[in-house]
Amino acid sequence: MRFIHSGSTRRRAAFAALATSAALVLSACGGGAATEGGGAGADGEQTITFIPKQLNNPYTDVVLGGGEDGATEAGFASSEVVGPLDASASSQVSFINAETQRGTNVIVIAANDPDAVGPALEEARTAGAKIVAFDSDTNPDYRDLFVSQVNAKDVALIQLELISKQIGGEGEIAILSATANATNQNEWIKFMEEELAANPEYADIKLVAKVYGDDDDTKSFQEAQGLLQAYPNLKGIISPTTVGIAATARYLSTSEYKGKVALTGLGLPNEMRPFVEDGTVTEFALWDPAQLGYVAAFAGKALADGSITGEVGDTFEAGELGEREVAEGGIVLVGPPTVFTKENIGDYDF
Ligand code: RAM
Repeated sequence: MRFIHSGSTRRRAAFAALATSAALVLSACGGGAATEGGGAGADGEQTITFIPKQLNNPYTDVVLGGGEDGATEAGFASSEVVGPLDASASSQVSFINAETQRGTNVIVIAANDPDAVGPALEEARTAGAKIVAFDSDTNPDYRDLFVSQVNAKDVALIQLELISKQIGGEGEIAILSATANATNQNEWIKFMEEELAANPEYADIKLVAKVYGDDDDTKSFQEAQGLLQAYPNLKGIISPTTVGIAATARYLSTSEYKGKVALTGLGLPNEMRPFVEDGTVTEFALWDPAQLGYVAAFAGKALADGSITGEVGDTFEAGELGEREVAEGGIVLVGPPTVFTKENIGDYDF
């Protein structure tokens, strides 16, 4: 497993102001003229639309900032963002259907459910669109590629290493996840459970609960509170979601559990900084979210141009991040993750 504790990272400004309307459509001109023909768009110019899990999520804003940059640099005529305000299973279907109607060339989607989006994506493909999954995969039958931040098992292992270190290798832990259907969350949790069962180093750690905050700040806060009430011996919480870890940290920071119950997982440095500084959290992890959107845009361009089909071994250039290769399962990795601590968190701005 590779991850870094410090070092440089790509920094991008958050793509702000996304969270105002469920039917919000943001257009970004693709840098003007540098477009190529060959797309199915009415004017022969290629278009790309990003459909995140939900709009009102600060993580999504950073991902889409990178996506917008990537779309411009890759040469799309326009890039847009549409999506729901909640991450429920079928909330993305109507947005996919609208893109099919518009003849969008590339749809980049973070699936709220691996199968609920399937029929709508199949229709989009029949109409000529290329489908790039990112952040949270669809069932592989429904997309051309999955752009994954980091190998899913490594994401799981990092979080277990961190919690084990923080609770001294023994005691009860719980997981506070996003939605119960999210492909990415469920894959990470599955690998955590397998590792807890198989690795003798974790023999004294007991996973006592999995709860779901739905990537909703208030619900996540309440779930954190509920966990502490229901499990008085709880030693630590893993929250593999930026919304969940920030809400849990906020709860812990003013509770009697601050500094006593460990919290780690995947968080945005800018959201977690106060909780690292006040001692609520010691270490957590994340990759650079902007890179995920950036690579997804270039993958979409290569698919739309026909220079790749998503086969294993296909390669494409992802701008300043260099060449990427399609690995087993149609997966393109972005990585690597960083572990944030009091010492290095000041170096990051996302
Ligand atoms: C949340 C979402 C997203 C996940 C990050 C780490 O914002 O659940 O899908 O990748 O956390």
